[in-house]
Amino acid sequence: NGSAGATLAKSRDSTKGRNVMAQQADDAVEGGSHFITSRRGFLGSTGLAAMGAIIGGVMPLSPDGGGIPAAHAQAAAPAPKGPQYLKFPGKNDKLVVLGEKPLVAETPESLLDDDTTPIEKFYIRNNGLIPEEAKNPDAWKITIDGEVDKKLEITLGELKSKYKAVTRRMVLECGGNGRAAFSPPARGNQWTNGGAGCAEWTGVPLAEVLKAAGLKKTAKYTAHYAADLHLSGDANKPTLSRGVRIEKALDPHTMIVWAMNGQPLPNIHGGPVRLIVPGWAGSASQKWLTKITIRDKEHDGPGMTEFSYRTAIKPMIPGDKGDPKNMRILESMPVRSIITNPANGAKIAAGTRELKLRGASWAGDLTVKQVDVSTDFGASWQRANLEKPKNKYDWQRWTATLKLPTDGYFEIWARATDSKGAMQPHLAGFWNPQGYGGNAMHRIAVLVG
Ligand SMILES: Nc1nc2c(c(=O)[nH]1)N[C@H]1C(S)=C(S)[C@@H](COP(=O)(O)O)O[C@H]1N2
Ligand SMILES: [Mo]
Repeated sequence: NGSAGATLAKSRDSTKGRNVMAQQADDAVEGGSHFITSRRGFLGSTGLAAMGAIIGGVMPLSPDGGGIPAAHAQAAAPAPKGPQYLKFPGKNDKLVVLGEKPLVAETPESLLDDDTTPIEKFYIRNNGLIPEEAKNPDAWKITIDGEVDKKLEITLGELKSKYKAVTRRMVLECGGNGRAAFSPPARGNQWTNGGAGCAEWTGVPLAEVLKAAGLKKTAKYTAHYAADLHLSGDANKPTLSRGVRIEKALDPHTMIVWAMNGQPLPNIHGGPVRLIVPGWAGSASQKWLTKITIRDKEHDGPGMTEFSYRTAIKPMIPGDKGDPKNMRILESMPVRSIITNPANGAKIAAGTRELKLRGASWAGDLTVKQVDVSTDFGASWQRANLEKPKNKYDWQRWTATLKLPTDGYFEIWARATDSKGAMQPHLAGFWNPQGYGGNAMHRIAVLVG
């Protein structure tokens, strides 16, 4: 997502729904690959590779493609190699690298099976260079300026001591999550559904800090700035700087946070201090936060204009160049559900007639009112048991028990419906150049016996 590092995809990896051009571009990057281990065929005896062999070479479903018709998936070019796995201190080695420079890695759906996503499994999205870890976190300074009565400069230490800390479990989701399901492929990191996680964030509501600075009547929009350098390393080049309408900034759930799951916020997730703007595209949740400027108009920093984090007003012809005048800013993320257990490609014992499913669902600013699952390609649906969120912007876990009539190959589909009645579509629709809003139903394949 975003404007940096975008690669126009030409073809798709048939087994993972990934972008072959992007993969080749990754291959071309020399050095810097100490983050990466390439373990082709890691899936082993329970994985897709083995299943492909069992079934006859080709998985008829592009499983992470989130709804690419089987015929389309089969027509796509074969994978040059399997996915690349992340090797990064403190991170699970099953995270999948979508880009090395900047470093971007997603969490396979089956790794999102915990109620609270552990830090080691949480996805990573950078637009620029990762800064060095702060040596003295409490001395980190944040400035609030612009349309305020008095400019505020506050250290993280002061933030912790002067304000009442709150902890909330909330989803952080990349604006491009689900992009891999678009056809033709859209520009940017080819996220399946793993550009999301749900962590316990501790900090203070941004509204409290803005109150201390005093918002002027002219305050309309925020502009977020950070300490990470542009990918080129050039300190004069601006890095990602997004903002939100002042109403969203004042939502008590929009927070300046310094802890994640009770731990000091790790550097890779924006430590020592970042924003969390829940429900909206993750790019608004500035990592390594140094300054918020209050503006009297919509912010126009890198990531705010043209096609970045924007969807089409009048639906576009898929693959078209598009007109920036026909785009509007992506704010709340769309409804999504994922099956977190079993894993895609799971091999299940012969004779199994009852299969327990677990999953998660969320819906940007809204809640999820219903999740349904299907084993017959959407011909019939069964309602899942859906839990309530712990607090607003938490995800909602769900479970279901499926009857399997025979041994054999099954696809399991999951779809969620939000509190306003919007349901996930079968395919990623409303194509746009950078591929936002792709929330096709999640599909996994399992083999019984
Ligand atoms: N300073 C800074 N903040 C940033 C970014 C960035 O590149 N630089 N990426 C954004 C994007 S696009 C997302 S999706 C989230 C990802 O947060 P994570 O890496 O902690 O998962 O951070 C956001 N905040
Ligand atoms: Mo993102």
